[in-house]
Amino acid sequence: MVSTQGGKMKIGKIGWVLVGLMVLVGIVIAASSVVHIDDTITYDDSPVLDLANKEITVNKLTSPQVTWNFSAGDAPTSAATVIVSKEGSYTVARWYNGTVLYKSNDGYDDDDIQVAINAVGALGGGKVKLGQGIFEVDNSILINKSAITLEGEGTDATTLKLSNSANCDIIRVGNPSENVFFARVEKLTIDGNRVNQSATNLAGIRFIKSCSDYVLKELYIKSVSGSGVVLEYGWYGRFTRLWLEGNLDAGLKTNGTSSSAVTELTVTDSTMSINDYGLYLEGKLNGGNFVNLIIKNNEKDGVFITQNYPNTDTPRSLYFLNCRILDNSHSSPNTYNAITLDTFETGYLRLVFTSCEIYNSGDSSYAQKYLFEAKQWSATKGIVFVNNHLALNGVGTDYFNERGSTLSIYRNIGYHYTSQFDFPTSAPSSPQTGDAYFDVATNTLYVYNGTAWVSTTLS
Ligand SMILES: [Ca+2]
Ligand SMILES: [Ca+2]
Repeated sequence: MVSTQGGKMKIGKIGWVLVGLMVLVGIVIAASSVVHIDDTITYDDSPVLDLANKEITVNKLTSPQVTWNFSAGDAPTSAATVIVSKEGSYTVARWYNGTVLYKSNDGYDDDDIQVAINAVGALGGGKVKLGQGIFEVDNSILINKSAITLEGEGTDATTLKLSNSANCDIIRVGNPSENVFFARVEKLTIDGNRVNQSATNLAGIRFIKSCSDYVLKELYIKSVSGSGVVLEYGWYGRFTRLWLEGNLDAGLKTNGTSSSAVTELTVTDSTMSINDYGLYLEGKLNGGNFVNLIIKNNEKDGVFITQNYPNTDTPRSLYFLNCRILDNSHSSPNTYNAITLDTFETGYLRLVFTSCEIYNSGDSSYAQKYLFEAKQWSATKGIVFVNNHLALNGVGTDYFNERGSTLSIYRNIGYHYTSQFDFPTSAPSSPQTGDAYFDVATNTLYVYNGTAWVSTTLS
């Protein structure tokens, strides 16, 4: 069946056909340096390539039918990019040069996107660009090879929407059998369509074992029947400009275990609002940086930390820098907190809040009970509040309920220093760490650090 016919075919075309066949029918064909072909290539006795018509049909796939169209150009040889776009009733995946990779009109788009991801993944990585429109997802999109970017045209233009009763994660990153590096998801809206799902533990994007060095950027993730982003594993995640809103559980959730830790996560310039929890940091989290976040108007706690047991080899800190944590506890005012440390924590966790505004605005329907509550005594490396602006503004119960944890409070503005709150004018007997009194004569606030009263500068 193989011979020379009608001039020479470029090897690039043939190589690409073979890559496509590998992806579509799961056969493995070794790369070849020279190939001459006749009118027809057959696979398993069925015709798959008709050069006379410059297209091939993979007859072994019955749903959907796949058409390969070579007339639009050559297959790429480098910088693999596939563009998936809505074209009439079809969703079409084209190589960057216009060549059709795959098309279908079955009403769902995850298959089209998955073929594109698999194709660039098979070439060692590349970019899948989604055009404008709403892409329906009824099976999870898997980013399970390295160096793959999934990119839309913007949060206002491109949406991945979970189909009714799909009850699955929208995107899953990672691969149980190999490490997945450098996954990126950018410039999309992800709509979890939560009112039409029965499962309640879903994710907009879930990171599973194993993956590292992943990036999320400019994503609006909303209405997930579960959490916007869930991390079960991974090193060095870098997330920026996320809007995580209206999700049933948390805006962002970590859920590491002793054998599957989340290590060195950084989240910047992002908003978590109208979720149950803004950040739900559960399980093994070996260090996190949370910078320039707005965590507000969530139904329960703004930041909830529980069963967090970082590695013992290195002290691991969770830093909150320049964050605004305000007006949470909306589902039941004066019940939940801005920040909660829920469980006994080990001596390797350190929590630092600095240059943050943590406050109640005064709206009684969004009254956080405490700005920080440690529900159990904890042997942490320290819980430090320094240089924050703390305020209750007439609603809520108190600033801190530390239950004897090693809480250090330095140079914050507002702590026991608003007109709404009385504080002792002399040192109480048997003080607990974090207790404070105000010396009117010297206009000085003193905070008990566990062994001594320390003066605190007020401005
Ligand atoms: Ca489809
Ligand atoms: Ca599907």
